[in-house]
Amino acid sequence: MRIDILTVLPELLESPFAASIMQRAQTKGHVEIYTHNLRQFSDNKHRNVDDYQYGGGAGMVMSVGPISKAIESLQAERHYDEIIYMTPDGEMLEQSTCNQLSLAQNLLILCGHYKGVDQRIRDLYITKELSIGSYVLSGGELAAAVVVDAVVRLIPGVLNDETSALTDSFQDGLLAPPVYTRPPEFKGLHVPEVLLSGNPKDVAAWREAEAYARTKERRPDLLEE
Ligand code: 6GU
Repeated sequence: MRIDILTVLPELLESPFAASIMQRAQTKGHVEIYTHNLRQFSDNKHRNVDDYQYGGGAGMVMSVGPISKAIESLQAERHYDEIIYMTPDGEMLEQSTCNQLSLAQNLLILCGHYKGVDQRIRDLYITKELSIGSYVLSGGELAAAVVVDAVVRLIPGVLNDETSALTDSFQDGLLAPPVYTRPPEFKGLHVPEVLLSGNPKDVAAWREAEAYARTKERRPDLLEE
């Protein structure tokens, strides 16, 4: 997979991909991630990429020119399965969307800033608009990093133990069950006996029951779907 990210703050996207699983995914060749500074595509001497909004009001709007140039120069090189715009008014990111995106060959992600991008960019180029939750971030970069992490870890071969993505919370529509490691007792709290039993059937049944109970308690909405 190849992921291109358009941003006015490329430095915000360095560390999220420079460690741990995301770094290894790149080293092993499962994904190539490129960030592009939109200012490079500005045609004025101040390298501006935003302007005052028509109709007045506080807040700047990202201009059509630099974004259009950036997208079209990338499109000249390859087809993008999705051109994603990160915006708080986008569709809420779900595991199902991450699963779909993990099958893509090429993704292009545009990070919103200021009051957002000129609507015509959305009308002309964007195929998917994503939000990562009902709160407002200063820009789309951290949200884009969340999407990339959630998607890249699903590419086959990225995780060490490939089954570990299958037992994630949400992957089967349930939250994950509690987990324990050594020691068997800590400050009076004991690891559930069944986990020490060595009986895989009993362990699986316990985990499923716990996953269900936790989901019913914390996220009953997931059980209604
Ligand atoms: Cl995608 N962008 C911004 N700026 N804020 C957000 C968001 C995105 N998702 C949730 N909050």
